[in-house]
Amino acid sequence: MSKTALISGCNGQDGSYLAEFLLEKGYVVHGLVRRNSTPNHQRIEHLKGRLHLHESDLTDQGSLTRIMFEVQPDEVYNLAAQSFVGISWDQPISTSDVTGLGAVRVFEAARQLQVRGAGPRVYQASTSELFGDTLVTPQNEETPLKPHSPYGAAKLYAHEMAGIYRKSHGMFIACGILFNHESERRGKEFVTRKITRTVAEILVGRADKLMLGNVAAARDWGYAPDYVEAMWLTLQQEQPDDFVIGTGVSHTVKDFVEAAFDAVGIIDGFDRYVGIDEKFFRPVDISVLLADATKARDALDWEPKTPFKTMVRRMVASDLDEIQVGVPDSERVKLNDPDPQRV
Ligand code: NAP
Ligand code: G4F
Repeated sequence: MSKTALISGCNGQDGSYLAEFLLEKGYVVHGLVRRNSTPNHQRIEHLKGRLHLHESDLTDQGSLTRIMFEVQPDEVYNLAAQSFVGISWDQPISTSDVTGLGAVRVFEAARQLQVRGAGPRVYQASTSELFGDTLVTPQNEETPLKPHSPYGAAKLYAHEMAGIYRKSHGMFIACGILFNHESERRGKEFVTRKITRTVAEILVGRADKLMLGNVAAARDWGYAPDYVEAMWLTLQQEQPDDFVIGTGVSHTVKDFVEAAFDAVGIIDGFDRYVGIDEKFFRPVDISVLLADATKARDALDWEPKTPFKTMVRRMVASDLDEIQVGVPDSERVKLNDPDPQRV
């Protein structure tokens, strides 16, 4: 018998990779998507016909509960969120509603189903933002949680409620404390994708500056497709538990920029093209995040597979392809073939 999964945030970076991963494993996959005036399901377009999509919103308990009852999933992955830390200072209320309370609405819908004897296993996407600007490094499951952003505080509420639902209602709810993970499908407002996109534009002569904020910030950046496997493994355990998921290697934003310029063969790219703009700084930032994922390695047998430089290169290559759609192949600027005239 195939298992059935329900993914909220199915059209997000992780949701799209998780949907692919579960379809490969033979799951029947249902995804929650938001209603937009212009539907934009770009990341899951290629899965059309294999995915069952439902319109809902994490602010709407009624539709969440109704869909939970219709689908009767074995596994629920709550990946939907207002996930951009930077905007959470400007939109703290909606961030709390979607990222914090929204998770509890999903837990509550799952609990209602459990009361009727069909309780699913639930995965909650927690975050390394929970740690805040901690002096404890590296961070693991025992590190104190003290978020510094409205986004982090909303995620902490969801994280604590996951534990409370687990203990109080005997539900299988497990959290992945995920460190940053990126890919060709990363939203363009996040720093990694902003960098790879702009470096690609500089290479083809469509941009001449990369404006950034805090380039000293360091993050533990992994590759998103590796991380969805950890999500699935988390729900296959005998007991629900929380796991830190990360690579154990941290790079600064400046390192990331240098790796992206390296990938296209531009020398001294940081000094030549990067400018600093105050508007990209946050009211408070986290200096360094670094994962200690020993527990996940031991209990889940999970390890990241994709090296940092490989990921950066894939992202730049994909951005180069995207910005040159319509350009004849013979005229395209390609990786490994930087035209010195243009750089
Ligand atoms: P993402 O690309 O921003 O995807 C988030 C998804 O949530 C999108 O599909 C979005 O819908 C959906 N969404 C937003 N508001 C919603 C609402 N009110 N109702 C229903 N759906 C809503 O994020 P991601 O990178 O895939 O991350 C997945 C999850 O992991 C998020 O919860 C994020 O906070 C968490 N996380 C991510 C990272 C990371 O580095 N990527 C690290 C730690 C934790 P649209 O597609 O319509 O915009
Ligand atoms: O790419 P970011 O916006 O990601 P951030 O804030 O680390 O959040 C991501 O990872 C979290 C896990 O730790 C997730 F929970 C969250 O959902 C999201 O996926 O910024 C990374 C760093 C920050 O220190 C930021 O200040 O890059 C710095 N930065 C410097 N210049 C910039 C920029 N960030 C952005 N977005 N844009 C800049 O121009």
